[in-house]
Amino acid sequence: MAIPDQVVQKVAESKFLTVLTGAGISAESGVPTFRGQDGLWKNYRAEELATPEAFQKDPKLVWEWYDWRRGIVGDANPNPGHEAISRLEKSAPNFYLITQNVDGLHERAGSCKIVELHGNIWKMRCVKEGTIKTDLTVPLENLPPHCECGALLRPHIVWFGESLWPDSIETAFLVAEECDCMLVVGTSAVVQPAASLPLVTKRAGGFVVEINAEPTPISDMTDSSILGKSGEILPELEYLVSKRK
Ligand code: BJW
Repeated sequence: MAIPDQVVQKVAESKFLTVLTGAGISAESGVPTFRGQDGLWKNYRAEELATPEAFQKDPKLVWEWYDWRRGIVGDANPNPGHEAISRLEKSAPNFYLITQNVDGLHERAGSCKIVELHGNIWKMRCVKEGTIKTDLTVPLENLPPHCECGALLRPHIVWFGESLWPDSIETAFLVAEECDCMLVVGTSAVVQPAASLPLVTKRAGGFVVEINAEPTPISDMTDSSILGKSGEILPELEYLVSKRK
């Protein structure tokens, strides 16, 4: 789908550009999305595994799921969509990337100003001490992993029913309110509070553009909804914007 000229113009003249991403941006890197057909693991949905209750009941099962995903993410590389976002950051006067993804691919593509709303798949947290460590081992030995203190380690990730970390959610809402243009990329926009961020931008008078493979519940409130693959649309948008500046 062609990129409307108004979108190119708004991004080019933006004084504060924000990008909100979801699992769809990493789909072209081979990382499964949550709500697509490929989002299932052993017939479990994310909602059945990404909860404190699931971890309490069967930590080994939950860790097996994360170990499987760490394997996929470890083999994946940033795609042209991640790279275009990184270039947009470098050319924007003011920029923030808010990602719901835990795969770390934005950072690997060179993005710097990032808030990882839902955590990071390479980090683990002691359930007793709250200490956080990074562990890049794939596959993990002896599931579930334990802290040196003897307590269980859990993924340093925000599960359903858990509050987001105050620092990251405060930054995200502030950025959503202050930016004049937001690109919403590859998210089904059903998980709160992330799904509210484009509405915050819209209500504050900002221009909101959605780039997604299919329409979502927020499509109607956006200023422009571009249907297609982010790995194709974002590089084209970034190229057109760079020519306009
Ligand atoms: C492409 C593409 C391509 C594909 N190019 N596009 C208010 C109202 C209702 C409910 C709630 C509410 N507030 C809180 C809740 C409860 C809950 C919630 O939102 N539930 C909904 C499901 C209804 N939220 C929470 O529990 C949050 N906590 C919270 O708010 O605390 C306070 C509170 C608690 C309880 C009650 C009330 C208040 C925490 C949410 C944590 C979400 N965590 C997860 C799992 C992390 C685990 C992990 O990664 O291991 O984060 S859920 C999962 O969904 C993951 C994702 O980050 C998140 C969003 O998914 P995303 O990124 O949008 O992916 P998909 O798969 O859904 O969509 C991909 C899209 O890409 C699709 O549209 C494709 O078409 C598209 N696409 N290829 C472009 N190439």
